[in-house]
Amino acid sequence: MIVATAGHVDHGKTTLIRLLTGIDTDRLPEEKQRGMSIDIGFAHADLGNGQAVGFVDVPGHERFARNMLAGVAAVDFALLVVAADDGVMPQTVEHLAVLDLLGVAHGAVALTKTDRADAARIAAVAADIAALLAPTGLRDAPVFPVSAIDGMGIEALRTHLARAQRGLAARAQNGNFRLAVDRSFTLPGAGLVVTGAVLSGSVAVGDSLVLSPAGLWARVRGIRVHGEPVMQAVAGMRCALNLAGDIGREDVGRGDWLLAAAVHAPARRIDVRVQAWRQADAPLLHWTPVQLHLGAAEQSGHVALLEGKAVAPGEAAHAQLVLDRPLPAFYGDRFILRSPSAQRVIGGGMVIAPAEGGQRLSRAARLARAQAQDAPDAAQALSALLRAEPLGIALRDFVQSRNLATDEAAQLVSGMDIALFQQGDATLALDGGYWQALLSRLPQALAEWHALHPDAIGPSDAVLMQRLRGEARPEVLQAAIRWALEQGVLVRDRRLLRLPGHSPQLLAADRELLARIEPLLRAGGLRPPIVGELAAALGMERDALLAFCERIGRLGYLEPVAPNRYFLSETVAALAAMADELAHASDNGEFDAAQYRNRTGIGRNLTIEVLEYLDRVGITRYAGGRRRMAG
Ligand SMILES: Nc1nc2c(ncn2[C@@H]2O[C@H](COP(=O)(O)OP(=O)(O)OP(=O)(O)O)[C@@H](O)[C@H]2O)c(=O)[nH]1
Ligand SMILES: [Mg+2]
Repeated sequence: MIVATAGHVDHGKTTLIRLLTGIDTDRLPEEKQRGMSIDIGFAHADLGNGQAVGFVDVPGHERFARNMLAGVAAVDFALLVVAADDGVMPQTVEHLAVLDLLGVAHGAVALTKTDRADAARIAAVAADIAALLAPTGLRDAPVFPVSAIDGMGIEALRTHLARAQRGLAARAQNGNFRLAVDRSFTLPGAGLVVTGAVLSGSVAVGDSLVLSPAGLWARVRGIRVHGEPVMQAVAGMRCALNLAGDIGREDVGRGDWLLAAAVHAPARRIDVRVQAWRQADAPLLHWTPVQLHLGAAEQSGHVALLEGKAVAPGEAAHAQLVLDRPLPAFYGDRFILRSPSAQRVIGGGMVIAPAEGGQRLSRAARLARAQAQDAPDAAQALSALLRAEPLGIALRDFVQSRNLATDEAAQLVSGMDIALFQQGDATLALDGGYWQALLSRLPQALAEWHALHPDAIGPSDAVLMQRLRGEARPEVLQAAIRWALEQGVLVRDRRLLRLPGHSPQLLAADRELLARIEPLLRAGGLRPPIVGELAAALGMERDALLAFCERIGRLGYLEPVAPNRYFLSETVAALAAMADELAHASDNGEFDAAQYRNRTGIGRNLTIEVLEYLDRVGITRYAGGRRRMAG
């Protein structure tokens, strides 16, 4: 369990931690000299459970609010400190707001300096505290009157903390490792040491981690928890990591993250549910400049509201944080927003998902995406997201946003109705219902095409895909066509697609002429005769044969490779197969015209015509003098 103090300056936080743990958390000479905490301080003690409780002592002075925010980011339990003589003061209120906006739901109040107040005063301050806590998640926190002078109430508080530690469910250890760095220093002999709170997963000596957002590699040489060397640290602990690798002292500091490599994906745009502080003096407007505090990190940016024009104090809305620099953020992360000018808390909220690459989406589409993912259950969020994205999503983005480990992601997907497609080295996920709908849409689209072109064999893959391009991504359409061919829902005829029941009827004369042409073309191998040569062989007028070839070519019986060249589909298929061979044999999947000419032996001019035809029908793609297979 990690306990953080909170409360106004000089109310006795550091004194109380010293009484509970024997450790003075004010380490800096300046803190000693001024008698006030400046930075967060750390202590720990076994309160009787045989297991240490970690304490983070925060400064109360409003000038050090940034340090306070870095300290309370990952705590289980809040210890709000209010001095009986002063009573509730501005930072009492602000610190409580921070805890409430962060969702801290376990806590206790220490009513300190009771030696300086009479019973009536103590009762009055206790009543003020109760009123202050009532609308917050800490409404049930008990109040302990204490005094550092005679030790009154300290034992009762210690007993309560020990009981709270026993009652607190151990943090789930799922997900990939995340540590919010709050300090870094070098130790003679050991080298670089980084401390912070483990937010998820676990880390073991020997693990490799990534410093985020910088992206530098580090290897864990040693781990300490509460000063003791250990082999492993898990979520819910504070720990110190001794690091080796390509990071130095100057690369890492408060606000950085150490992450398992799988979740290093910092984003400048983050979808969130934002909440305006109940006692903020103005509504949160669209594009309000903010200082974001997330974990121990701090980043400037703006709030882009995804719904409404303003968020009234106490209200919540979906929004996108647009940061000046990227940060790693994950579903469920709580954050605080401060006004950069007034240096005051104006709100807080919870991360829904990084939203990188969403700039082109409309506000309505961004809102739909944020709303869909705003659910604690990952399966529910994923299926809602897939229904909001008919074209599918990159599965890795979702898995990263939820910080799911590989096995957790596999388990999630296996229990859902999802269709997965390989897209380069990424996996595209599509709602299972949409996939089924696309499969039934395919024969329907083909039937529509047949109705428009009753004499034709059918469309090419590219033509059919073009008709359906708004309904699915190319990879998905290709997969759907493959599936439909396997199932016999569609058939391949020459290089075209048709419904099994579709049999275009050629006029008898056309059929006969085609039957005379086909063997002549076939006999030419990869260099079939041109129209003029065919006409001579058949004893026909060249122009009449050309008109025939054009017409029959449009119907799909011959392929118009060049104005005077018509090929059989089987010849085009053989030529395409040779392009494919060359592409496969090359390191980068590319080949040039000279290689193709050598492979096919069809000569320089025909090579150019054939390759341009293959480009036109979507078999190859030309770029910078070279070609690769398309799709
Ligand atoms: N009389 C009396 N004085 C106390 C008590 N607790 C703390 N003090 C005194 O109050 C002063 C401030 O105490 P700290 O513990 O430094 O207060 P803090 O809340 O940590 O202050 P910041 O860290 O600066 O916000 C010190 O002089 C303490 O000795 C108490 O119970 N009774
Ligand atoms: Mg202090």
